Order: sequence, then C-alpha cells, then structure tokens
Amino acid sequence: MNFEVIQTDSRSKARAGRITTDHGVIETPIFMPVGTQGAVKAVHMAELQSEVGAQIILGNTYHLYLRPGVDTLERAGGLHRFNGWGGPILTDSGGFQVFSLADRRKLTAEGAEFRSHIDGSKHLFSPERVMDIERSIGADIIMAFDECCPGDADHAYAERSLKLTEQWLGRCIKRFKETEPRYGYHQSLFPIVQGCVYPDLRTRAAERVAEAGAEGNAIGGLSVGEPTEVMYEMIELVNAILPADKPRYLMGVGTPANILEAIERGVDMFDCIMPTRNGRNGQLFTARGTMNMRNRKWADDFSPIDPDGHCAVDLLHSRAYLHHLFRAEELLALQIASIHNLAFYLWLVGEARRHILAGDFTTWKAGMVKQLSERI
Ligand code: PRF
Repeated sequence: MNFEVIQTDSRSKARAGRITTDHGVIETPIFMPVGTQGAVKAVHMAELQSEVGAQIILGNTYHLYLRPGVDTLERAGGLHRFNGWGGPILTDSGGFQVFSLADRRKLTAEGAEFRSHIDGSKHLFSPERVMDIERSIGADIIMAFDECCPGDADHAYAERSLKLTEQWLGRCIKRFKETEPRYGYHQSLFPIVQGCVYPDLRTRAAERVAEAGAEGNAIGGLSVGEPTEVMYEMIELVNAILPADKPRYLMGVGTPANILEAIERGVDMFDCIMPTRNGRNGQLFTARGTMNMRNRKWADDFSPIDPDGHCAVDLLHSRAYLHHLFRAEELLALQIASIHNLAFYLWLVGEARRHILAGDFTTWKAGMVKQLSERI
C-alpha cells in the first residue's frame, strides 16, 4: 500500500491524498460504505460503482466469521471473489461488535469469549485468531483487535480498557508479521487509538500507535456517547501525534457535518452506517439539509428527490413517488434512499477534496456545515 499527501490546506489540517492498494486507488478524504456481512444493505455492487462512486467498502470480521464462516470465504478465494466487489476492501476487526452485539462476553487473558447473537454458540476471539480470520477474509486493509470503551466510562475503567487494547495490539502485530497474505496481494494492518475522552490516555495511546510504524492508523472509541465537541478535541489531540505521512481513519463517524469537521482536523478516511441505516428509515441527506421522506408534506411534491443530486435516482424520481414507496413499504424505497445517501456522502468528501486542492476548503466547509443543519 502506498499513501501520498497531494496537498495540505494552508488554513487547517485538511489534506488531499491518494492511497494505492493492489485492488485500486482511493482518493482521500474518502467515505467507505459499510458492507457488514459482505453486502452494502439494499445496494448492489454495480450501483456502488456506477451510482454511488464508492472507491472502497467495509466488511466486518465478527459477522463474516459467524456467517458464512472462514471456510466458505477461503474456498471462495477471499471476500473480493465471494462478493464480486473488485475494488479495495477494509475489514473491521469485530472488537466493536463483540462488545456491542455478542451475548455473555467474558474477557480472559487469551481474549474475548462470547456467544453468537445468531445461534448462541460459544466462540473465542483472541488477537491472534482475529488476525488469522482477517487474513482469510482477505481485505486490503485489516484492523487490529481492540476494545471500544463507552463514552461515559470513568478514567480507571478507560485506563484498564486501553491497557488491554495495547496488549492486544502487540499480539496483533506479532501474528500479522508471522503470517502471509493468503491470496497473493498485500494486506495492511491499521492499529486503533483508544483512550476514551481522557487527554492523558489518548496522548499515550496515539504515541504507542505512532511508534508501531503501521501503514495507516485509526481513531476508535469516538461517537460512542461523548459530547460532539469532546470528540473534535480528541481528534485534534490524536492527529497532532499520529504521523502525517500515513492515512488516518476515524471509525464509525458520522453525520455529514462531523465528517467535514474531522477532515478539517486531518482525518482521511471514514465509515458509518448512518447513510444506509437512516436512509432505510426515510431520512435523506442533501447539500441543503435533511429530509424525512415519510412526512406527508411530500405526498404532492412532484419535483425531483434532490434537484442538486449527483446520482440518477435524484432526478429520475419525484419526492411524491419516494414518499409513496416508503408508505407502501416497497423495497425500492430502501434502495433509492440508500443509493441517494451514499452518493451524497461520496459527493461531499469529493467536494472537500476538490476544495482542499483549490485552496478554499475552510470557507467552503463553513458554508456547507451551516446548510447541512437545515431541515427541508
Ligand atoms: N473500534 C472498532 N470499530 C469501531 C469503533 C471502535 O472503536 C467505532 C467507534 N466509533 C466504530 N467502529 N474496532
């Protein structure tokens, strides 16, 4: 993997860059659609490419390990061959899901014991096991196994949790170095900075992660219940320590405005379920603010879904039609809303990049953040 910073903004920490993987190029800042179980919900791969303009998608180790399982993925020749997405893929380690979804978790010296949320079966995720599974899934970028600490944890809890994440990182790196990619292309391991909302812990975590000298680094444990301003402070603090010549990935964040604020603070990569999940609930994100398509006020509005939109569904269909599809519980409603929202997120990060390159990012961002907070 190669990362090149093409331009850094003169008035902020924002940068435009390029990541080159064996499955293609990613222009940063970038948003990565979430394909937890090997599929982006309600959006086909062809649409991800032609309508959404996705450059990289996510998969999740916890979900893919439980179903279809490592054997199936290995026999398929890895996730790219299994799901037909030929571009770059990143897998989250499952740390977050083990702690949020699995039943009856137990931490041992070895790792995290848990029961499947699907059938109650018992499993153990150790850092070594997670690295082996991520090798078998075969994503281009694989995440270290971490514990995501809740946003309201006290300092003592957060410190214990960070210690665990740091021990696990050492074991992840060791196993990663001892093993080879299975499918002939390169894989990059990204460590994750935790430390909750405590500056001393975040500083220490970022220093240790920076020392690891990885090909890219991630910030976890944010957008988990802490105030938004605190999240921005933590991003600033961590990015001042993480190396500038490596991509920085903010995990699971966030609203369109959160993403612009984080880009301004030097983040390059994002993922979030918000565009797809909120889309399936009828919420559309646009450059003029958010719209709730279930609202009766759209029933007679025959204008395009988003007149400024950048994908075919925005102009092809009217607001009244999409409103009807949601009311009638047609599956097409979920598809149109998901495609629109993902295309909007990809447009937004693409515009951010364009304005960084043009030298007017901060001015553009201030105006856009204001517009995004409107309700249409
Ligand atoms: N760790 C991992 N995945 C994540 C997070 C984390 O802290 C978050 C927190 N926003 C989202 N996804 N491994």
